[in-house]
Amino acid sequence: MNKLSEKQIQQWNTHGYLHLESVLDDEQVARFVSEMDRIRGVPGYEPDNDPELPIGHYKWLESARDLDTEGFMDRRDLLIYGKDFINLMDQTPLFDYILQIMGPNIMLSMTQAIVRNSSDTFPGYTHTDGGESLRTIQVTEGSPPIAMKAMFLLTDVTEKDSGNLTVFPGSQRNQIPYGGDEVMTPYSPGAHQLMGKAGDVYLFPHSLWHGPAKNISANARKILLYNYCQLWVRSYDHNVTPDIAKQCSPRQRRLLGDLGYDFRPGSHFYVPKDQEEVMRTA
Ligand SMILES: O=C(O)CCC(=O)C(=O)O
Repeated sequence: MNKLSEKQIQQWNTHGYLHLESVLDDEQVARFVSEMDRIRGVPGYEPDNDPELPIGHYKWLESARDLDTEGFMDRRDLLIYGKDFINLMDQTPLFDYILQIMGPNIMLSMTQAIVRNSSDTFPGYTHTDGGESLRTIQVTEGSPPIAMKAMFLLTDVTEKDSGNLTVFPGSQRNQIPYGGDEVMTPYSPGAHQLMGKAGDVYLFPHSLWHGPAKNISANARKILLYNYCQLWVRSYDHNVTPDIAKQCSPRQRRLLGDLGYDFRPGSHFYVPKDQEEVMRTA
Protein backbone atom coordinates (compact mmCIF):
# COMPACT_ATOMS: atom_id res chain seq x y z
CA MET A 1 0.00 0.00 0.00
CA ASN A 2 1.29 3.49 -0.88
CA LYS A 3 1.78 5.77 2.09
CA LEU A 4 1.92 9.49 2.65
CA SER A 5 5.24 10.63 4.13
CA GLU A 6 5.57 12.05 7.65
CA LYS A 7 6.05 15.47 6.07
CA GLN A 8 2.81 15.15 4.10
CA ILE A 9 0.92 14.04 7.21
CA GLN A 10 2.30 17.03 9.09
CA GLN A 11 1.24 19.33 6.24
CA TRP A 12 -2.26 17.79 6.30
CA ASN A 13 -2.57 18.13 10.07
CA THR A 14 -1.27 21.68 10.21
CA HIS A 15 -2.51 23.36 7.05
CA GLY A 16 -5.48 21.15 6.25
CA TYR A 17 -4.65 20.31 2.65
CA LEU A 18 -2.21 18.33 0.50
CA HIS A 19 -0.96 19.01 -3.01
CA LEU A 20 -0.09 15.76 -4.85
CA GLU A 21 1.67 16.14 -8.18
CA SER A 22 1.09 14.14 -11.39
CA VAL A 23 -1.63 11.86 -10.02
CA LEU A 24 -3.16 11.65 -13.50
CA ASP A 25 -0.87 11.12 -16.49
CA ASP A 26 -1.14 13.19 -19.68
CA GLU A 27 -3.27 10.58 -21.41
CA GLN A 28 -5.79 10.53 -18.54
CA VAL A 29 -5.91 14.31 -18.39
CA ALA A 30 -6.63 14.50 -22.13
CA ARG A 31 -9.31 11.80 -21.84
CA PHE A 32 -11.11 13.50 -18.94
CA VAL A 33 -10.99 16.89 -20.68
CA SER A 34 -12.53 15.31 -23.74
CA GLU A 35 -15.14 13.55 -21.58
CA MET A 36 -16.01 16.87 -19.93
CA ASP A 37 -16.47 18.41 -23.37
CA ARG A 38 -18.73 15.51 -24.32
CA ILE A 39 -20.97 15.45 -21.25
CA ARG A 40 -21.63 19.19 -21.54
CA GLY A 41 -23.87 18.31 -24.49
CA VAL A 42 -25.87 15.54 -22.80
CA PRO A 43 -28.43 15.59 -19.95
CA GLY A 44 -27.35 15.89 -16.33
CA TYR A 45 -27.58 17.78 -13.06
CA GLU A 46 -26.59 21.46 -13.36
CA PRO A 47 -27.18 24.53 -11.17
CA ASP A 48 -30.31 26.50 -12.03
CA ASN A 49 -31.86 29.80 -11.05
CA ASP A 50 -35.28 28.17 -10.65
CA PRO A 51 -36.80 29.96 -7.59
CA GLU A 52 -38.63 26.71 -6.72
CA LEU A 53 -35.27 25.03 -5.97
CA PRO A 54 -33.79 25.30 -2.46
CA ILE A 55 -30.43 27.10 -2.25
CA GLY A 56 -27.53 25.24 -3.84
CA HIS A 57 -29.69 22.51 -5.39
CA TYR A 58 -29.18 21.18 -8.92
CA LYS A 59 -31.69 20.51 -11.68
CA TRP A 60 -31.80 17.82 -14.37
CA LEU A 61 -31.23 19.70 -17.66
CA GLU A 62 -30.95 18.53 -21.25
CA SER A 63 -27.36 19.88 -21.46
CA ALA A 64 -25.10 22.45 -19.81
CA ARG A 65 -26.39 25.98 -20.46
CA ASP A 66 -23.21 26.93 -22.34
CA LEU A 67 -22.17 24.51 -25.07
CA ASP A 68 -18.81 26.24 -25.64
CA THR A 69 -16.16 23.88 -24.21
CA GLU A 70 -14.45 26.86 -22.56
CA GLY A 71 -17.71 28.11 -21.04
CA PHE A 72 -19.07 27.54 -17.51
CA MET A 73 -20.22 24.07 -16.54
CA ASP A 74 -21.00 22.52 -13.14
CA ARG A 75 -22.08 18.90 -13.60
CA ARG A 76 -22.93 16.52 -10.73
CA ASP A 77 -23.42 12.77 -10.51
CA LEU A 78 -20.70 11.75 -12.98
CA LEU A 79 -20.77 7.96 -12.70
CA ILE A 80 -23.57 7.70 -15.25
CA TYR A 81 -21.10 8.95 -17.87
CA GLY A 82 -18.99 5.80 -17.99
CA LYS A 83 -16.17 3.67 -16.75
CA ASP A 84 -13.48 6.36 -16.67
CA PHE A 85 -15.52 8.30 -14.13
CA ILE A 86 -16.29 5.11 -12.18
CA ASN A 87 -12.66 4.02 -11.99
CA LEU A 88 -11.46 7.38 -10.74
CA MET A 89 -13.11 6.70 -7.37
CA ASP A 90 -10.37 4.26 -6.25
CA GLN A 91 -7.39 4.81 -8.48
CA THR A 92 -3.97 3.78 -7.10
CA PRO A 93 -2.08 5.41 -5.42
CA LEU A 94 -4.56 8.17 -4.59
CA PHE A 95 -7.09 5.86 -2.97
CA ASP A 96 -4.36 4.43 -0.69
CA TYR A 97 -3.74 7.96 0.60
CA ILE A 98 -7.46 8.51 1.14
CA LEU A 99 -7.64 5.26 3.14
CA GLN A 100 -4.63 6.36 5.18
CA ILE A 101 -6.31 9.67 6.04
CA MET A 102 -9.90 8.45 6.53
CA GLY A 103 -9.58 4.82 7.56
CA PRO A 104 -11.40 1.98 5.79
CA ASN A 105 -15.04 2.68 6.79
CA ILE A 106 -15.86 5.12 4.03
CA MET A 107 -18.12 5.83 1.05
CA LEU A 108 -17.84 7.91 -2.07
CA SER A 109 -20.20 10.79 -1.30
CA MET A 110 -20.22 13.02 -4.39
CA THR A 111 -18.73 13.56 -7.86
CA GLN A 112 -18.61 16.83 -9.76
CA ALA A 113 -17.01 18.37 -12.86
CA ILE A 114 -16.56 22.14 -12.99
CA VAL A 115 -15.35 24.47 -15.70
CA ARG A 116 -14.61 27.99 -14.43
CA ASN A 117 -14.54 30.13 -17.52
CA SER A 118 -12.49 33.27 -17.94
CA SER A 119 -14.69 36.12 -16.65
CA ASP A 120 -14.53 39.78 -15.67
CA THR A 121 -17.58 39.47 -13.46
CA PHE A 122 -17.18 36.28 -11.36
CA PRO A 123 -15.66 37.44 -8.02
CA GLY A 124 -14.90 33.98 -6.53
CA TYR A 125 -16.32 32.78 -3.21
CA THR A 126 -15.35 31.04 0.03
CA HIS A 127 -17.19 28.38 1.99
CA THR A 128 -16.93 25.06 3.80
CA ASP A 129 -18.57 21.93 2.40
CA GLY A 130 -21.34 19.97 4.04
CA GLY A 131 -23.45 23.00 4.87
CA GLU A 132 -24.27 24.69 8.14
CA SER A 133 -23.77 21.66 10.38
CA LEU A 134 -20.44 20.20 9.34
CA ARG A 135 -18.85 23.65 9.51
CA THR A 136 -19.42 23.73 13.26
CA ILE A 137 -17.53 20.47 13.86
CA GLN A 138 -13.75 20.65 14.01
CA VAL A 139 -12.14 17.29 14.67
CA THR A 140 -8.90 17.17 16.66
CA GLU A 141 -5.45 16.91 15.08
CA GLY A 142 -4.75 13.40 13.83
CA SER A 143 -8.43 12.43 13.80
CA PRO A 144 -9.81 11.19 10.48
CA PRO A 145 -12.06 13.82 8.89
CA ILE A 146 -15.81 13.25 8.68
CA ALA A 147 -15.66 14.06 4.99
CA MET A 148 -12.98 15.11 2.52
CA LYS A 149 -12.51 15.74 -1.15
CA ALA A 150 -10.02 15.14 -3.93
CA MET A 151 -9.82 17.92 -6.51
CA PHE A 152 -8.22 16.84 -9.80
CA LEU A 153 -6.78 19.67 -11.90
CA LEU A 154 -7.31 19.08 -15.63
CA THR A 155 -5.73 22.37 -16.74
CA ASP A 156 -2.60 24.16 -15.54
CA VAL A 157 -3.15 26.83 -12.90
CA THR A 158 0.20 28.57 -12.69
CA GLU A 159 -0.79 32.21 -12.15
CA LYS A 160 -2.97 33.86 -9.52
CA ASP A 161 -6.58 34.70 -10.38
CA SER A 162 -6.87 31.81 -12.81
CA GLY A 163 -9.79 30.21 -10.94
CA ASN A 164 -7.29 28.83 -8.38
CA LEU A 165 -8.51 26.78 -5.45
CA THR A 166 -8.08 29.29 -2.62
CA VAL A 167 -7.72 27.95 0.91
CA PHE A 168 -7.45 29.33 4.42
CA PRO A 169 -4.69 27.07 5.85
CA GLY A 170 -5.49 25.87 9.37
CA SER A 171 -9.19 26.80 9.11
CA GLN A 172 -10.16 23.12 9.30
CA ARG A 173 -9.61 23.44 13.05
CA ASN A 174 -9.66 27.19 13.69
CA GLN A 175 -12.69 28.42 11.83
CA ILE A 176 -12.55 31.86 10.23
CA PRO A 177 -15.30 34.37 11.13
CA TYR A 178 -18.63 33.81 9.39
CA GLY A 179 -22.27 34.56 9.89
CA GLY A 180 -21.82 38.21 10.88
CA ASP A 181 -21.33 41.32 8.79
CA GLU A 182 -17.96 40.12 7.61
CA VAL A 183 -18.25 38.12 4.39
CA MET A 184 -15.07 36.12 3.78
CA THR A 185 -13.86 36.00 0.18
CA PRO A 186 -10.85 34.49 -1.60
CA TYR A 187 -9.23 37.91 -1.03
CA SER A 188 -9.74 38.09 2.75
CA PRO A 189 -6.67 38.01 5.05
CA GLY A 190 -5.25 34.49 5.36
CA ALA A 191 -6.40 33.32 1.91
CA HIS A 192 -3.87 31.40 -0.14
CA GLN A 193 -4.29 30.77 -3.89
CA LEU A 194 -2.91 27.35 -4.86
CA MET A 195 -1.03 26.69 -8.08
CA GLY A 196 -0.72 23.39 -9.87
CA LYS A 197 -0.41 21.53 -13.14
CA ALA A 198 -2.93 19.46 -15.04
CA GLY A 199 -2.90 16.00 -13.42
CA ASP A 200 -2.24 17.28 -9.88
CA VAL A 201 -4.64 16.66 -7.01
CA TYR A 202 -5.46 18.66 -3.88
CA LEU A 203 -6.86 16.81 -0.89
CA PHE A 204 -8.75 18.71 1.82
CA PRO A 205 -11.46 18.09 4.42
CA HIS A 206 -14.94 19.61 4.08
CA SER A 207 -14.27 21.77 7.14
CA LEU A 208 -11.42 23.71 5.49
CA TRP A 209 -12.57 27.12 4.21
CA HIS A 210 -11.96 27.17 0.47
CA GLY A 211 -13.34 28.19 -2.90
CA PRO A 212 -12.45 29.38 -6.36
CA ALA A 213 -10.65 32.68 -7.00
CA LYS A 214 -11.76 34.81 -9.92
CA ASN A 215 -10.52 33.72 -13.32
CA ILE A 216 -9.22 36.68 -15.30
CA SER A 217 -6.70 34.49 -17.17
CA ALA A 218 -7.30 33.75 -20.84
CA ASN A 219 -8.09 30.08 -20.11
CA ALA A 220 -10.94 28.11 -18.59
CA ARG A 221 -9.98 26.14 -15.47
CA LYS A 222 -11.27 22.55 -15.48
CA ILE A 223 -11.50 20.24 -12.48
CA LEU A 224 -13.08 17.05 -11.19
CA LEU A 225 -14.10 16.59 -7.55
CA TYR A 226 -14.50 13.23 -5.80
CA ASN A 227 -15.76 13.43 -2.21
CA TYR A 228 -15.52 10.75 0.49
CA CYS A 229 -17.27 10.48 3.84
CA GLN A 230 -17.32 8.17 6.82
CA LEU A 231 -19.80 5.38 6.14
CA TRP A 232 -22.36 6.51 8.71
CA VAL A 233 -22.64 9.94 7.02
CA ARG A 234 -23.86 8.43 3.72
CA SER A 235 -23.64 9.70 0.18
CA TYR A 236 -25.40 12.84 -1.03
CA ASP A 237 -25.09 11.96 -4.70
CA HIS A 238 -25.20 8.98 -7.09
CA ASN A 239 -28.11 7.32 -8.61
CA VAL A 240 -26.51 3.85 -8.61
CA THR A 241 -28.27 2.39 -11.62
CA PRO A 242 -27.98 -1.34 -12.45
CA ASP A 243 -25.78 -0.30 -15.36
CA ILE A 244 -23.34 1.50 -13.03
CA ALA A 245 -23.34 -1.36 -10.49
CA LYS A 246 -22.57 -3.85 -13.27
CA GLN A 247 -19.43 -1.94 -14.23
CA CYS A 248 -18.10 -1.70 -10.66
CA SER A 249 -15.56 -3.85 -8.82
CA PRO A 250 -16.58 -5.14 -5.34
CA ARG A 251 -14.65 -2.26 -3.76
CA GLN A 252 -16.34 0.32 -5.98
CA ARG A 253 -19.77 -1.15 -5.21
CA ARG A 254 -19.00 -0.95 -1.48
CA LEU A 255 -17.91 2.67 -1.91
CA LEU A 256 -21.31 3.32 -3.46
CA GLY A 257 -23.12 1.94 -0.43
CA ASP A 258 -23.65 -1.72 -1.36
CA LEU A 259 -22.95 -3.44 1.96
CA GLY A 260 -23.54 -6.90 0.50
CA TYR A 261 -27.03 -7.17 2.02
CA ASP A 262 -30.27 -5.19 1.94
CA PHE A 263 -30.33 -1.96 3.87
CA ARG A 264 -31.95 -2.22 7.32
CA PRO A 265 -31.77 -0.32 10.64
CA GLY A 266 -28.19 -0.68 11.83
CA SER A 267 -26.70 -0.64 8.35
CA HIS A 268 -23.94 1.96 7.92
CA PHE A 269 -23.11 2.07 11.64
CA TYR A 270 -21.41 -1.26 12.23
CA VAL A 271 -19.57 -2.15 9.07
CA PRO A 272 -19.64 -5.51 7.25
CA LYS A 273 -17.02 -7.97 8.56
CA ASP A 274 -15.06 -7.81 5.32
CA GLN A 275 -15.01 -3.99 5.12
CA GLU A 276 -11.27 -3.57 5.65
CA GLU A 277 -10.39 -6.43 3.30
CA VAL A 278 -12.70 -5.07 0.58
CA MET A 279 -11.27 -1.56 0.92
CA ARG A 280 -7.68 -2.76 0.71
CA THR A 281 -8.25 -4.96 -2.36
CA ALA A 282 -7.85 -2.99 -5.59
O1 LIG B 1 -13.16 25.64 -7.58
C1 LIG B 1 -14.36 25.53 -7.84
O2 LIG B 1 -14.82 25.79 -8.93
C2 LIG B 1 -15.29 25.05 -6.79
C3 LIG B 1 -14.57 24.22 -5.80
C4 LIG B 1 -15.22 24.27 -4.50
O3 LIG B 1 -15.57 25.29 -4.06
C5 LIG B 1 -15.44 23.08 -3.76
O4 LIG B 1 -14.71 22.12 -3.97
O5 LIG B 1 -16.35 23.06 -2.92
